[in-house]
Amino acid sequence: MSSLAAALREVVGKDHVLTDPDMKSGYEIDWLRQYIDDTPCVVRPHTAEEVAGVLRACAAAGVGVVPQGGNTGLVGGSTPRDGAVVLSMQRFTELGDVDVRSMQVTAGAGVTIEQLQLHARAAGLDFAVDWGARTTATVGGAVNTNAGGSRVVRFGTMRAQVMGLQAVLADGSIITQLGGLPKETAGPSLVQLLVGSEGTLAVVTAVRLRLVPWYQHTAAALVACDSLMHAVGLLPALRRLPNLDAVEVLLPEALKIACKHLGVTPPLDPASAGAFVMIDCAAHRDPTDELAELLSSYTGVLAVGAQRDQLYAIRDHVTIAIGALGKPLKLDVAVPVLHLDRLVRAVRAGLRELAPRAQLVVFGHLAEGNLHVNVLGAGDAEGALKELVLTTAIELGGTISAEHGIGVAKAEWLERLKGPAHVAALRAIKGALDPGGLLNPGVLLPVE
Ligand code: 2HG
Ligand code: ZN
Repeated sequence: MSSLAAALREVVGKDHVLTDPDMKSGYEIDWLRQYIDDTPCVVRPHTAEEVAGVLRACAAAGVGVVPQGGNTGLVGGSTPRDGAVVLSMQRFTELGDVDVRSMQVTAGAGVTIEQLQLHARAAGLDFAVDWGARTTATVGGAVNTNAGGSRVVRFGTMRAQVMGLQAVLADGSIITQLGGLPKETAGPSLVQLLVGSEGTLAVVTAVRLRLVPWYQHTAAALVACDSLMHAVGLLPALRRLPNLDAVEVLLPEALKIACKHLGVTPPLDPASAGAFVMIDCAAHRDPTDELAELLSSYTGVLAVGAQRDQLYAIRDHVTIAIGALGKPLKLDVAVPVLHLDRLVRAVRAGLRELAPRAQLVVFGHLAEGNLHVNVLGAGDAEGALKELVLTTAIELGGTISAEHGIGVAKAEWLERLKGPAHVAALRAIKGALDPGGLLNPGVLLPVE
């Protein structure tokens, strides 16, 4: 290893190759402490050329490379394994000028989502993808997982924001497509191939991103629904709102534990409903009236327009509240919305049978049928529960990863979701771009 460290120091300078255990430790564990392993060193390049040098040195040494952004992932995709080097992208913090004519900006892979949002807002625009980890999660990580978050109902996932990117391939060659052309038909898009590739095909160093209008007037509401079916039943009406920005769902336990963690009284009694829908509208003019009018015939509505920040604080703290209670089994599934209720009923039935004392916390993004199924205290039943939840999602025509990625957590499941032909095609692409299996080994595709 010391010869690899020496070679890496040649590439990035001695201050940016960390071998000291204390300096490395933060890179060797994810923030929920679910994935922990040693890395021989952490390397922190600053340019695409340096990344190329790092990849060549690691390839020559036969050592794998795990690219890491903000390390806020939930599926073990950015922490080291099997002696791989951690390639930290945290020095790629450059933010270009906002082009207000094309509504685009170029951001380094290590720019956080919040830095990007603030930068766009300083120019009167906004970045569309948003979720609770915004202060730490990075652009590079968001591209690699095709991150979603709360505003997908209006603006789509990360994929829809990516206009171009720069990336370093495993052999050290660099692809640069940062022009941001909204229209181009020149063969399949390598840029879009890399979105959602979880660091297995290339190292993304910079991204050309679409920006959206900055809607400074917002109105939110929390609606108590008898059941998840009732919650889904709201969607057709909500989709008619011209300024609909987010439709989130919290089952009672999620509302309860987030409020308890924050030390606030729940805005509506968690015991009063089967599901709570959090609706957000955002516009250039106050959208309170349109939301209030739509919800006027519903009972169990928290005053429209008021307490938006409080509602978002609650929503953003569910994951943290779960983490404070223990190590959950964490699953990120989506099904067509009409099957959401069946999914949750199957999960509850499985839990009654397999781990009756476990605590189930479910919340997510209603409009996309995306539920975060968290189970605390399942003990030995975790494997069987995972099997049940993922199988049910697939059987209902859904997916085993809506926005967190496959990582190492679900690599063994990819073929069950996608089928052998699909996985063989992905392996062929991986083999063509990274024949030595250098990049993020064990992630997305199981090691053969
Ligand atoms: C969210 O929607 C994140 O807040 C985290 O995707 C989900 O903790 C989770 O399961
Ligand atoms: Zn989510």
